[in-house]
Amino acid sequence: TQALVASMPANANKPLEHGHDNALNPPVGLTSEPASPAATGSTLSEEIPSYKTGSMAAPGINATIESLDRVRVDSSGQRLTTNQGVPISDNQNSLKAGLRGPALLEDFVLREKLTHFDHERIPERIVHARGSAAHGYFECYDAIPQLTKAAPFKEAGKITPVFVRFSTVAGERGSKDTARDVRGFAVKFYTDEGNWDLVGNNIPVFFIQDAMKFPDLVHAVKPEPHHGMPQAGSAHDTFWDFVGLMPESTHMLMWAMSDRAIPRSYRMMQGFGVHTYRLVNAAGESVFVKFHWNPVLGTHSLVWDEAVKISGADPDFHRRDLWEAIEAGAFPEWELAVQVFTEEQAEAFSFDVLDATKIVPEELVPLKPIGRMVLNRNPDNFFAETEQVAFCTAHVVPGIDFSNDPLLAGRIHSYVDTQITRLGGPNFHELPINAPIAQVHNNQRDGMHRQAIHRGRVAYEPNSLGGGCPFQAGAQAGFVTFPQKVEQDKVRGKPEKFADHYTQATLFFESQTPSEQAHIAAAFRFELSKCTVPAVRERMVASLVNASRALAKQVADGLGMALPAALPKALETPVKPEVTQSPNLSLTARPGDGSIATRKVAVLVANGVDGAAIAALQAALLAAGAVGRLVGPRIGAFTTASGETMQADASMENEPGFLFDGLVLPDGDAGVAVLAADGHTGEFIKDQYRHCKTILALGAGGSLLADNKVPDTLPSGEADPGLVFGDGEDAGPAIDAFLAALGKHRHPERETDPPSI
Ligand code: HDD
Repeated sequence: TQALVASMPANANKPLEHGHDNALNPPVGLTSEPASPAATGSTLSEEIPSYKTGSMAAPGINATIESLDRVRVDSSGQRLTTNQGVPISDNQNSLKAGLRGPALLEDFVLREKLTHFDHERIPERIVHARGSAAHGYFECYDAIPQLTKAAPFKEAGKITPVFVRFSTVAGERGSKDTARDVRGFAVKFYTDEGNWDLVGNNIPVFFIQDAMKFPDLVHAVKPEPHHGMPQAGSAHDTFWDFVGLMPESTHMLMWAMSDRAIPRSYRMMQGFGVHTYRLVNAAGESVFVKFHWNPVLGTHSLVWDEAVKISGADPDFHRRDLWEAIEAGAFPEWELAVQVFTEEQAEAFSFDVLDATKIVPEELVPLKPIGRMVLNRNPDNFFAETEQVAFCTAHVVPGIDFSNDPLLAGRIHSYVDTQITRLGGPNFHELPINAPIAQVHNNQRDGMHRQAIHRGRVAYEPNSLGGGCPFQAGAQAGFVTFPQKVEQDKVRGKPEKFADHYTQATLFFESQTPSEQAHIAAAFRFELSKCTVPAVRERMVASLVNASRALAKQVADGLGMALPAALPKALETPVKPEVTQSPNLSLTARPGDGSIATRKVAVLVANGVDGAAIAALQAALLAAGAVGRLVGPRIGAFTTASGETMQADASMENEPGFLFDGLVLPDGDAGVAVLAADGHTGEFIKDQYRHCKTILALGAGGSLLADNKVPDTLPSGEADPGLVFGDGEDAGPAIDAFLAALGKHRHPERETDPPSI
């Protein structure tokens, strides 16, 4: 690859721009043939495998790939043209009256290029502006005709292509990935009966109960309108002012202040449909359903200090992680599970299933796994696919239907509506990424940017001139709304159980491990400490008293204030809940299989480190599917104690320690001395230790821990399971122990607040 890149001429055309060699007539040949290996019959993308991404990478199962082929453009070996297909002779110089004369209005090549450029940006999404996406497929485990006639669940093993976009909510398009925020988890199923969008989040509840409040919520959390701050964060007055006055948000706040809001990876978080939906079978019978996506890798999160640091060193942390995993063939996978219950069961629950601030505890209605989703292909083009994809909760297919959740009702309107501005008109469904695989036939016509060329004179129904086509599909094949009985007065208001704002907030907090509870308290402390108006802080803590007095006390202490009296409740005596402990609400309930696949480990290196153990370690990491990176004072070659040359992949400056899941300190006195003299080494060690990650110290490398005052036992006095020491000569057993400890992800037993180092 290096030789190939080196052989490419730097810029063969450059002299021509300066009037040399008769610039007014660029010589044929030099400019019309590509100055790359394509001229020799091969393309760069074929020569350099890492240039092949998206659909150019190794194929996997994905039916959308074929249908998108008709619009894919590959310019390898092609000449440059205008948008009208006219070949362009010179892409360097505008048309002028003389080399030093004025530019000419006639220059349609320049004008077309600038005009297009001037309009390259479209409005970003009002929420979920920052996102990353991938193609993949859903595979049904077993047919479930008794529950639904929806196309993806019709046969065992049936494959339905999907496009999935993950996102943060509050930040703008260029904001950081590791903000404390809810993550969007939007799945577009290209079913053979039309597109179904399951537009969910990584948190199963929401801040508000009624769509009427959505614009207020978003205005409160977005940067404050007078000065445009803060970016991608809820730690400011207007957000906490709003949620403090809206106690229905308390349950969601518990989740948002938990580590769920700072996932380690999109690949390691759950997804939820949030609302109660309906499944409808061929006989027209319906049950209520909640959708859950559970990641095969387990649920894992960052810690706050780490998330803050990552946002500086790699704002694209989650985007990069998803991209790299798919490029490497480590395809992320989730299991789709449903909670199914009847309307009669729902009536009896202590909470209202139409209230999106409530979960249905898994202990009350267990999960039924129904299929799996694999993401196996990166997009070819970020704008065309990730940016232009339009998810809409209104996109359902026969077999899936809505409940009367008032938050969902607003969403059914809002998503289609927003795309009309964002994507420039009502034909956004024709954009390749949004177009269904199922054929589209109707009498809608025209509008901005219409792509389809409809034949014939008939664009109405009924008609006889078009033979009655397209004809209604009828109740058997077509979408039929579930005929739920409705006979009520028109009112503005909420059902009684919606007024219970705290029972499930308490359930969530009480179901967390002590370390998770400590993180929630610290998050409330941090966020509220950023509020400048004391009354905003006090009201919020007063509300928390109703959810957990212990939590409220901790937060109040952390803010240097007295514990206020509890906020008056909307409902003094809520119905007794069925479940008061739900271990499944802890992130620790789904640790994954303990695999360390795709985990990143930094091995510190410098001239004079022991190379043999490093090679053994690299081999062990590779065998386990993990990524070992040799990180030195600078990138490039270094010499081991035995005189071998090895290459550092990264420098301690360009990939700081908190970007890694584990750290290895090598043996070799001379190398350790070089590392000890570099201030970055201490930062690496302190961050890894503070973030509760696994550290392996081989031989002399152990002294680096002592230099940086890393305690060799836990606060409890027991041995620290995340600190592994080994012999530099015989590193095998220590490497095994390190890999096992890495599989635990983190060692929260070590944590103190404030941090000890
Ligand atoms: Fe929303 C985007 C998820 C409530 C209005 N929302 C959006 C996306 C996700 C969600 C994942 C990004 C989709 C993508 O990747 O393009 N939203 C949710 C969930 C909610 C929710 C899980 C509560 C259960 N949203 C919600 C309400 C409204 C909206 C109540 C309005 C009444 N949401 C929008 C929107 C967005 C959006 C303004 C912005 C861009 C877009 O739709 O396409 O229409």
